[in-house]
Amino acid sequence: MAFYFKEPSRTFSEYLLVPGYSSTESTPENVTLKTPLVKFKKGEESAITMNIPMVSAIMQSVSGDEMAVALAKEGGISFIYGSQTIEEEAAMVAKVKATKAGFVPSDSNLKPTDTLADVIALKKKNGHGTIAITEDGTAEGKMVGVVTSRDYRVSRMDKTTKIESFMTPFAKLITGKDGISLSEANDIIWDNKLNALPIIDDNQRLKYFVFRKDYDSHKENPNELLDSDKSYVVGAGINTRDYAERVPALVKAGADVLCIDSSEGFSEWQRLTLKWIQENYGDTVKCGAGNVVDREGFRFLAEAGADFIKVGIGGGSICITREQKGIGRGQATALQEVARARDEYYAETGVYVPICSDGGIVHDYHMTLALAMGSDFIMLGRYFSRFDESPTKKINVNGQYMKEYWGEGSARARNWQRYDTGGEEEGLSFVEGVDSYVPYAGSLKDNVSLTLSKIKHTMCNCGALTIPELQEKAKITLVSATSLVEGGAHDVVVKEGNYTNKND
Ligand code: RVP
Repeated sequence: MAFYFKEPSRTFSEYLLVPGYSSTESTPENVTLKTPLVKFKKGEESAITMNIPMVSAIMQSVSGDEMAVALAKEGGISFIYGSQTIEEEAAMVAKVKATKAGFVPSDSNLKPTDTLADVIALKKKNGHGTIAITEDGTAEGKMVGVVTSRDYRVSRMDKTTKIESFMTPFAKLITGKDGISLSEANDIIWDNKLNALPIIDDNQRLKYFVFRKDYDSHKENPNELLDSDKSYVVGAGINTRDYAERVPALVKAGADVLCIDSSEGFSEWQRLTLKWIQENYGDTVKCGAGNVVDREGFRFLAEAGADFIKVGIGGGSICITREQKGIGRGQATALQEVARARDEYYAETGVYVPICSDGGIVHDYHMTLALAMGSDFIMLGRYFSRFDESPTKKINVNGQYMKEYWGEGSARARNWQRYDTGGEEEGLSFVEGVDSYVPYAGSLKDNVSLTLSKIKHTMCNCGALTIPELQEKAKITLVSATSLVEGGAHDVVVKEGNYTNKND
């Protein structure tokens, strides 16, 4: 006979935190949101610790290289989407790794024989005023000059004028040597009143630019997550079909951590994928797995050697798996059971396997609840898709700016590997996700700062200064359907435009 769970499966909106005692020490400045990404033994530290408990979803409409750099600057990690060719995914990872804090690979490059018309077109396309002129027009070619808006006058010059006749030639440029530190580069920028400093190797090849404005923003990012080489930390999604080719390419490109991207992780395919990684790389390559929604699923993946385990089936904002297949579990209930299983496994084995609540976060307080319920970090799709840095277009729909956001199980993404149950059949026979719009919300930095501020304030109300402390001290209550109404503005006529409880 089928097994019946005793409790209904519940979502975050059905819970609230009840404040605990807060001392004078309980202030947001004293809160740290550091959290482990990968498993570790009792008494040891995780090989990767994030500075904030947020990762961006392994999705085409969320995690490209721009998102990865922006999120690492704030202290979290993006997982570059795996539903693209191995070469494309590896190139995105390599692009993130090439972006050292404050050192930016040049993205606007032309040849000396190109024309003013090419300069104007490239500036329009990329929006950047500094164009590197290299012998072959590539980002790492031999540098022969620079063109900025000070070098040409569109109204007075023929558009066919060759760049070599008006660029600032290399001999007149102030450059930095590859290997100098960011603060040395910054000193050169200040001493010479520059906006951009090209960094050149011994063969006069262009490596990076250091921009004055980037140095300033670097100073504003005390949480940024860097590897030992000062490159941004980045993750990448893999699947259970082509791992023997994809994993080596991603590792070569510099991915710091991998994650098997699947809607259903309690499967032999995931075990075999993890086994292959262990056999080929030992524990030098870290790989998360999932998704699971109960104790058995967690134990299976923990025993298979997953470095972290993702929790959640069917709760994603664009996900229709529950409607299509009737599988899944309320996100809060799933998380609570898996968190208990994680603690039980830790007590038994001395190995702490971090868990990640994936999907279904609608309000910022849902993140605090997820952490309080035992999640070590949180994966977000819709949340990040709304920002400038997501790879999708910003579109004006009926007077409001929107970003596009589509599920990996939608016909648009065609990520059949994520929903693969093995066997000969390849391709999507039915969709498990939708294609949608989400309201455009501005920059990642502004939004993440606000969210973290809310999380820290709530933690102070619970008398907790760290995530483990929150998990220990949190008092969580279920709410009745009527008290949900009490939670928003009610019995007043809200003045237009000063209140929204959507998408915060
Ligand atoms: P959300 O943050 O609620 O938008 O959910 C994002 C999560 O939804 C992803 O991390 C993934 O687990 C899941 N997802 C992605 N695509 C689909 C789908 O098409 N069904 N679901």
